[in-house]
Amino acid sequence: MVHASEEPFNAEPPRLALISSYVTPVDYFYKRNHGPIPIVEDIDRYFVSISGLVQNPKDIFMKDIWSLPKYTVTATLQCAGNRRTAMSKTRKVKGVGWDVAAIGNAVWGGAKLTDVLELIGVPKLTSVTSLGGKHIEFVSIDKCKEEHGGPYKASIPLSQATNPVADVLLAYEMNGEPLNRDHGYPLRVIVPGVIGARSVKWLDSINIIAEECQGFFMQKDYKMFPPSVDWENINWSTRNPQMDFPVQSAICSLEDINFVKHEKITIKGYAVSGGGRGIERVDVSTDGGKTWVEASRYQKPGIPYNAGDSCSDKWAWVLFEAEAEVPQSAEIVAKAVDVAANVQPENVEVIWNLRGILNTSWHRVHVRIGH
Ligand code: MTE
Ligand code: MO
Repeated sequence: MVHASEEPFNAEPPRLALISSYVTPVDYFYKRNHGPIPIVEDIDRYFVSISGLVQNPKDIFMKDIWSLPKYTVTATLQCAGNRRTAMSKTRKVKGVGWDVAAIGNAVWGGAKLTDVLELIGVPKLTSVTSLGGKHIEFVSIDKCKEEHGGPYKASIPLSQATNPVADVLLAYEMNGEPLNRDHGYPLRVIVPGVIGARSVKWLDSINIIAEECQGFFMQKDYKMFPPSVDWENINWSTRNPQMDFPVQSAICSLEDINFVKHEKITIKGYAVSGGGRGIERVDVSTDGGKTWVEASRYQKPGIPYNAGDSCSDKWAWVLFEAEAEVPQSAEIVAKAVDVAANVQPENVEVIWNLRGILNTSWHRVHVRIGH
């Protein structure tokens, strides 16, 4: 792993590790933390308190969670800051520097949030509780300086939390093993199709609230500003917290600059879109985007195109591959198109934002034949 920072611990795998398997091994799964990683020792005494605008607040223990039906959802988790380093080259942005690997695809196992909420009397497909609750806030055990020593937290709309096809999980397993400490042991939220920041690790409590979470990472971070906004004129309240991530792809078989012996090269990478929108195709160019060929894709068969359909892999990435013969020197480009025909933007300049989030511009790498 390449360590982006030690305290808090942030790390991403080398590019090549990402494309060696459809399911990312836990050891090669990026780790993103805003504070020290907590230790939960006594699993029997660990519980999540659920309260707020509900009739029957309750403490839920692991045995309650384990007794609910277990679902496995294959979902790609992506940090909103993935590919930030490249955005910083245009104009400096603030945040942890990431290459293209602050992303991973895992099989998450756990209880559906809809089933957990039913335990406290909130039925499926609810958008507001009788007491006026419209959002579900997830509060963690870990403390971070951005919250002035308070816990990391985030929220999602109640309508999403109580919608079974949104597949929001309280996950206790990752790739068939109990979650490890880095990834949120003993229990974390997984909100598929949404930036990683909302998938709160080390869950401590759940609050049903009327307005969205007022925490730092919802209100003062992870918002997408236009290129005209800088630190002098920023007004955080003008933007919504980022939720779904847009269509994304990156080449992982090549570094930014490559010296290779052969004209024939293999271009491999990942493509994924947010909101349960599948990948329609991936285009690859060896001439900086003048001409394109379609890459072949590897994905489990039977993935529906419609985000409303139920399927355990609809939140997962696609791995793509193309073979190409390149001239003496070439700019290789990849761009993905999702099922809603959303396309990655050509240049990073048009999506530059001061926090450096969601760099989804065409991924470009350079190849030179020779020594
Ligand atoms: N949850 C807590 N409690 N504390 C955190 O710092 N980081 C978030 C999210 N959940 C975070 C958290 C961010 S920004 C991301 S991208 C993902 O966790 C990273 O999850 P991972 O470390 O399991 O890959
Ligand atoms: Mo993140």
